[in-house]
Amino acid sequence: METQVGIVGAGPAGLVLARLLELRGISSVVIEARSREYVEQRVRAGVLEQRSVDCLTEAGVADRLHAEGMVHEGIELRFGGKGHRIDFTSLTGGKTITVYGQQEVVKDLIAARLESGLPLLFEVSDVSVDVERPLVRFTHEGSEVELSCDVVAGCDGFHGVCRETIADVLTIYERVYPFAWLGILARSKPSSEELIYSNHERGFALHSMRSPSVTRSYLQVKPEEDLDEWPDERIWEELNARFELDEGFALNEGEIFEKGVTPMRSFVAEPMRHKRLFLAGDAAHIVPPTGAKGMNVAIADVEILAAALERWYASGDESGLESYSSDCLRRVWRVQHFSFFMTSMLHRPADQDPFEAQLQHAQLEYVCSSEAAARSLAENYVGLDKV
Ligand code: RFL
Ligand code: PHB
Repeated sequence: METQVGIVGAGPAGLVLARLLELRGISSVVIEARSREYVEQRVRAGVLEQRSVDCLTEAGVADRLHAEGMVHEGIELRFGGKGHRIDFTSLTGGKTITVYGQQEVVKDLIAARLESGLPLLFEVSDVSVDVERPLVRFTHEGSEVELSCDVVAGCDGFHGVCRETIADVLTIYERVYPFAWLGILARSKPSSEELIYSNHERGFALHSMRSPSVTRSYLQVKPEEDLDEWPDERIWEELNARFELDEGFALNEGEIFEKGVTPMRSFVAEPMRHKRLFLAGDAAHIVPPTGAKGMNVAIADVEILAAALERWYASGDESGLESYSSDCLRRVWRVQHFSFFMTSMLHRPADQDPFEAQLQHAQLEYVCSSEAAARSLAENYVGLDKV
């Protein structure tokens, strides 16, 4: 098999890249370890920055996103029994975010790829990459395949094989947090028009949504938390406790139809390119979800990669490929800092000492009372255009 760009992984990074290349007349083959059903059902992120929405719109895959996505103009920070609104629109000159499930983005991109009749192979196994030639080897429907290409895009997420292939040349930066998120999906009406991030003495909680009748909520728990210890009643009780307001507050409850525990880490592998292999998205970096950045920075990486490849194919100009890693890493580290900041401000580590607790409270008070501090949070949350 032959193509210009071999893409490993059909998450947001791989699928958006394939679409951007298609629009530029560059051929690609996408291979994915899981089944189509699996990747379309996998529940993950929910928040798209304006620039991600613009990218998907320009790529012609945003009809359903515009019809069903929920545009939000701010978020609420809740602590000490009070809610404080951070008004993104007024603080950022009119910017908004859109709440739309990552698996819906993935469904829309897969449908567009298949409609164009372009190669997207599910359930491949034994994937390996030769970065010199370059070549991707894999097994598909019982046959061994050698995919020969000009470049390989490693979009295979945190647990993929591409990063491991070049492990010898990478510098790793990492922070593992002493907590995880227990996430649920419930058939219930959202209890607020906007997302609520709550810092409570019992731990962090987040109230989000997927539609006018489905909510997504998270609770800070221990990394080794056993889901069997969390029957539905306990989850609602804990969420209600952590979202309490002095004036009274109760969540709209409903049937919980999905539950999972996600560990939290910050991770960056540098450089993001070695020879003909380019890493993008979670394959190169992970952020804790508190800043809602993972899917957005994955999309930003592949926008840079698509533009660099376009220039290279059009005129032989390699400069964009040369600067790919450093161009991406500027945004990656900005996003790392913001995600760390949000995580540190909102979570209660089990061993938090009274001094740290006071600092956290002072930071929350500052963000909610100073326009400059609120604007800094807002511009990072909606996404910076230039980094
Ligand atoms: P993905 O989505 O993990 O896709 C990688 C794909 O590669 C496949 N794969 C392979 N394919 C072929 N060969 C192999 N050897 C392979 N190994 C793996 C995998 O099956 C998969 O299909 O990475 P990508 O595309 O880089 O996208 C990154 C995002 O998925 C991730 O950053 C976000 O989900 C993070 N995230 C959030 N991001 C946001 O922007 N906003 C949010 O609100 C947000 N909330 C979240 C999140 C992630 C969460 N979890 C579960 C980690 C909330 C949570 C709870
Ligand atoms: C979500 O809706 O899944 C979500 C929203 C905001 C976050 C993380 C996840 O910070």
